[in-house]
Amino acid sequence: MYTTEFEKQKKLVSTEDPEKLAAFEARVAADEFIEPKDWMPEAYRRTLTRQISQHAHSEIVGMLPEGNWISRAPSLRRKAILLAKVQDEAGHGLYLYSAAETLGTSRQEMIEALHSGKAKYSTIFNYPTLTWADIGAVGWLVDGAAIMNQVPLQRTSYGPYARAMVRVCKEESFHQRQGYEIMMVMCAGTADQKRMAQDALNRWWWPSLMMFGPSDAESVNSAQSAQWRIKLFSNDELRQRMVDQTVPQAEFLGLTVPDPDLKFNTDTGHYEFGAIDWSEFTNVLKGNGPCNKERLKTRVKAWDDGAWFREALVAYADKKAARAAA
Ligand code: BYC
Repeated sequence: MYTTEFEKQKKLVSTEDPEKLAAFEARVAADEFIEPKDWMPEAYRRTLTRQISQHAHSEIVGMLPEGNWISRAPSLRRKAILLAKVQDEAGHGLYLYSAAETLGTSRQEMIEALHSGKAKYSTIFNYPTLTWADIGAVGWLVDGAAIMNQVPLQRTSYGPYARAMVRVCKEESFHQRQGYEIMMVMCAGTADQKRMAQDALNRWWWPSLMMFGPSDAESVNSAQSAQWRIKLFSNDELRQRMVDQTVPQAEFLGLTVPDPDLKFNTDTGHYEFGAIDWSEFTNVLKGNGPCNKERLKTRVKAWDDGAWFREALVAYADKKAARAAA
């Protein structure tokens, strides 16, 4: 499957005007931003539409596992913080849908692709948040992985995507800290609270590492995306950075990373870690994760339930326009 996809992309690129393609590639190589009205190869447009819309869907679906705890947060302070965080994710989804729209696909089309199961969103959001400690682990690990991936995207070659990432990264950095702070409080609490924190780490560790996507050898889109500076670091490079950054944080909390093969290599200065179970990743990607069906059903219902509101907005806008024209 991977080879076929890659070849399809290459074939599409080969049909482009060579002069325009060379000028485009020179601009990208010179680290210039490509803007919506600039000429771009069709494969570049498609890859970006795919990646940015998937990213937007992830932000929106990503509200669900955390939204699950808003009404059960352990204090008013925790509730206010979580509410603000979930609201930030909605904002990220909106900037990203807007950035993707500049490439010529409407928000309606993107949302239909999500609801029909055609478009992907991050596998990580198909896991359940079973206890309050999961909210800590999600902030620490999932937002931590998101920042690791998204900080370089501030310099990605497509201007609207890069600019959206600036604000997203600032907010994600606050999210990561609030998650880690929950973990710190739980790890300094009762034995039961510490057990909950360890249990959350055990369940979220491997899925968080899977967020970076398949290994470089299996990553169909990487070669072309790296050439066009859509991706500035490979999936494996970012995953390694995540492990190197997170293991000392787990040690500080007094928690054990659930990987018996994890060890620090003094020669390379990096942690070596055990094999990722890619069959789990593939299974979640195919729609068979613990919460895939529930997540999609919830999003479709939210969309359907909001139809009257969208209609009212359009009716109001039409009325205002008619009044202005009269
Ligand atoms: N989940 O060739 P590859 C967040 C797909 S965080 C689902 O390496 P690419 C948030 C991939 O799409 C999450 N699918 O692809 C945090 C491709 O399939 P298609 C969102 C995945 O694009 C906290 C196939 O596998 N972040 O937002 O070069 C709270 C082969 O992969 C996953 C982003 O989206 C996955 N984990 O690299 C709330 C960041 N991994 O599309 C929200 C931007 C891979 O060809 N995205 N696939 O059918 C990226 O940086 C890249 O798209 C990826 C994958 C690194 C994810």
